[in-house]
Amino acid sequence: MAVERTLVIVKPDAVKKNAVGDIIRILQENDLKLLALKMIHMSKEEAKGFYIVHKDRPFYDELTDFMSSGPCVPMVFEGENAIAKVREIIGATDPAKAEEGTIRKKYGTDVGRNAVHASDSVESANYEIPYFFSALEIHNL
Ligand code: RTP
Ligand code: MG
Repeated sequence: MAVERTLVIVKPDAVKKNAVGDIIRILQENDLKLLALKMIHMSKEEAKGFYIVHKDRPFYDELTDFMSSGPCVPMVFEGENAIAKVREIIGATDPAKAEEGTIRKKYGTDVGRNAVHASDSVESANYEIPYFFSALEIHNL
């Protein structure tokens, strides 16, 4: 298995629920190293750029409205098989279908407000990490 880096975002709903600390704790307790984080409030255009892969999907407008509705916390985590591992810890896109013990089960409200984002492939991570962080903002631990 390879050591990978993945981009995680605590979405605006989970920031408002004061879940940032708990989400970081859960990921770190799963042997994922936190290499970078910040809190930002994206503009609609910035959210659209981040989710550009979904530009033709019916939920694109709603998704980017939500992601620009309040501050969120992008973070970079590193670990063995980190991309698939974080997706598993987060749970299914729809919190109603997410397994017990997952972050989306605990903090998600519905498919639109599902508490967290995580990169779904190496290719996505390679786009998403530099979208928020310069090389100087990512620390080698
Ligand atoms: P994410 O990118 O946020 O980590 O979520 P994901 O991979 O689990 O799901 P994806 O297919 O990439 O969809 C991105 C986000 O769009 C919203 N969505 N809404 N109304 C709908 O049917 C619908 N489908 C997706 C979700 O908030 C999802 O996280
Ligand atoms: Mg996705």
